[in-house]
Amino acid sequence: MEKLSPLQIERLKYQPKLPSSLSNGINSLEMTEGSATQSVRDQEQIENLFKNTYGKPVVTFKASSSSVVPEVRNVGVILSGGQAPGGHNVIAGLYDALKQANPNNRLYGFLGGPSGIIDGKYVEFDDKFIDAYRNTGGFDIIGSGRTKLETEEQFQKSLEVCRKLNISAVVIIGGDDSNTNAALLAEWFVKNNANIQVIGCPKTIDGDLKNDQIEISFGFDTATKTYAELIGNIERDANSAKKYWHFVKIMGRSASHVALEAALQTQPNITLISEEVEEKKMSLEGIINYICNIIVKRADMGKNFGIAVIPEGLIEFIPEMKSMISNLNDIMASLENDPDFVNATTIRDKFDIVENRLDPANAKVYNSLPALIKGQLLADRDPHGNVQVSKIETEKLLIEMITTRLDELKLQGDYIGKFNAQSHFFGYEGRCAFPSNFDADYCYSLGFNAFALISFGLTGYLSSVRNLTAPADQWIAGGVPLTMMMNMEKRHGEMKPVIQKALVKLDGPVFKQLEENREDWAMNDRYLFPGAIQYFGPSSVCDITTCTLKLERSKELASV
Ligand code: FBP
Repeated sequence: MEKLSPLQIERLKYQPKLPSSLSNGINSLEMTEGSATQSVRDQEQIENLFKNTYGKPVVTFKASSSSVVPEVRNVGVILSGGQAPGGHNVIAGLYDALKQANPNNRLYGFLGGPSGIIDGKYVEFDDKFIDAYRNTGGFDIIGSGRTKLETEEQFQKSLEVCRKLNISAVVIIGGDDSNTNAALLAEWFVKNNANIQVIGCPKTIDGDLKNDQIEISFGFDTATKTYAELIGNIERDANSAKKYWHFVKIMGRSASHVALEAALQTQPNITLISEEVEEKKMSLEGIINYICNIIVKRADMGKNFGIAVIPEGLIEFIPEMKSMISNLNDIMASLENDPDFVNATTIRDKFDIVENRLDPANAKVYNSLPALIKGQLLADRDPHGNVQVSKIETEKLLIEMITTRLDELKLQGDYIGKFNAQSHFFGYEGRCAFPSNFDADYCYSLGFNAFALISFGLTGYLSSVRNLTAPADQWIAGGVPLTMMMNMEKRHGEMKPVIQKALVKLDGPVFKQLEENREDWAMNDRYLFPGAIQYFGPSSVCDITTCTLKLERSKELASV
């Protein structure tokens, strides 16, 4: 018998809440259809590429007094991409709805991410299996992966596996890229008369899969609360010892939502937001000057300590870096099958091959970087051909450049302080935490609702649960056509249909909150200490939603 921690034991007993529209039972639902939809941009091209699934309406469910007993169905589920707290509850919600609909229904889990459906690697869930994972963090129930489901051959193989298991619906739990693939698979199944539905679920701690219909992706709530707890602890340490400047890089591959949310929860002295850096065309030197200015002023007040929060994706938003990295990505993609490059054992050898292919301006930027960062920029790309920003130590790059600049200022007599820095990277610490009550309820509802979409015969939809700042029984369950969120973007040098990523809006209420306060937070220590996520106890601490959700929803509600 596996040993469980006391919290594990208690969390296994937690019963997640459902919207009242779903809690009457999966077989007692009524669906309402809205009007036809359009993609967010590039309508003609998207419609052309999704002839069978484009333009469908947004749907919502409500409880119905009549009840139907549906036919027996087998469903497959895939966890795709990076871990996010609550993934196990999506599967638990899906399983419970499916068994409630008809106890003879079966749920298969594809192993190791999308490659599981291609290679026919799967498990079948039963009560005992699911019960061991309820309300736990992680994706270890079936594992995850980043294989992109996009080629004809992969679709064909998926079809064969589904046929073998008599599967008539697949649920893909993933971020923007995985749900783009869900849309492609849904279209392909319809085009080929496969009679297999595809439903997506919005997952990613990054919080960048959101729009008018999807208020937040799951995992963001728990991950940001975990990072905020850690930052708060560091703030207390910094304020106690008063001898370190802490540079904390926070996960979020591209958008800065996670860093922004963690900052609003903790009020550090400095917060960089990548989207602002790009908008204001701030150079790396400009960023260093901005930070040094605060360090110098604090030193003048006798404060040789502080906390700076840095978004993980920052490096790709600094204009000169963006240009150099994009140039580097193209070159590395073209060298993918070059044996000299692939077999080069040292970074120096790799760079010798790359160097004369870089544009001179980009080569200059690359050569200006510390050796550590130069090496990290030549590491393997992710499946989309992008730099793996989690492996670039931007926090150390900043510390090194700040140290040099402060030394110069000291020589000029413009800095009287003592700079002693510590670096941190918070990312993996938050992705598999026990889901907060919010994420436990939200994820369970998303999974349960995914089966409702399947029951009504829909395909190419994203499971949607809205009105999330209200108590769970008032949440609105329904579905959004995946094509509605799409536009055309360049990938690997080609224009492709993709779900639009939501970046931080600089005119939105969340960024404004930071902007209005950051000068005060820089000089006066307004640190907030959120502490650990609470699972049991008063609602005032257990059911707090994120500042991001609260601010965005109150703006939305005010405009209605
Ligand atoms: P998803 O978008 O797939 O949810 O993953 C997001 C993320 O956690 C990013 O924040 C991070 O940059 C990346 O995954 C790290 O990826 P990996 O787990 O492959 O190191």
